[in-house]
Amino acid sequence: MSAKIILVGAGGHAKVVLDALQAAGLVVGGVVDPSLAGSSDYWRGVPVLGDDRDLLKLKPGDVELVNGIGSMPGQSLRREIFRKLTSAGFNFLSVIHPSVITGSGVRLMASAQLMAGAIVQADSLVGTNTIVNTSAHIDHDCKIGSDVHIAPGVAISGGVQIGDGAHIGTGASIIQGISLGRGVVVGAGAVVVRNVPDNARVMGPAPRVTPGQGME
Ligand code: JB3
Repeated sequence: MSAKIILVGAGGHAKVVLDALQAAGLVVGGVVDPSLAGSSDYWRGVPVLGDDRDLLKLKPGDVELVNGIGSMPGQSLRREIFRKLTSAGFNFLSVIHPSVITGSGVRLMASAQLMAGAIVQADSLVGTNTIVNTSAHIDHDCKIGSDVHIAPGVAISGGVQIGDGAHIGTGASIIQGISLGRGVVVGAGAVVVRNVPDNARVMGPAPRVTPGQGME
């Protein structure tokens, strides 16, 4: 009998991950989240098992986990939970929405997550526990590290290297051959045209708000 799939977390990212798993024809047997423990029997049709303490009572070999916690700059919960549960012997599944396009020679490390509309082109690699979010595009020969969040609509050209723990914000663009270090944060809409050192931040143009110029 195949191992039971359990979703860890029941927030916004978990909704998207659940949709991707179900679109791929997989059955999610349970969800753990402290906000649901003791208060709900089901979440989006999935049985609520409780919180992580209830998960730790299970035998790792009997279940496959999926990380339903997202990640934003300054938030380390996704990585911490991944580390804690893998250290306890649990295995995290990869998530690949059926609409994803991957080229030849693409390598997805176990627990990588590719959401609806994502494209990963030839010979690129996506690291463990990394999210390639909705409609993000990664071109050929890229190396995306572990615990990275490529937010929705990001466009990454060929031969780009992105270090572990980086966050590439919604709609940002990175031109070909660029190297971004560990922990880099690229702001929404930014255009990256030169290498970025570890833990640096690249912010896009700050949009100006002009009161009274709307549609009404
Ligand atoms: O930007 C996009 C497209 N998505 C964002 C995603 C990448 O990151 C999203 O908008 C959010 O910014 C974030 O999604 P996430 O992590 O789902 O955020 P939130 O909706 O706040 O849900 C976090 C869930 O984790 C909540 O239901 C918490 O109760 C739960 N949680 C907190 N600590 C935990 C723990 N769940 C478990 N199992 N264990 C914990 O320790």
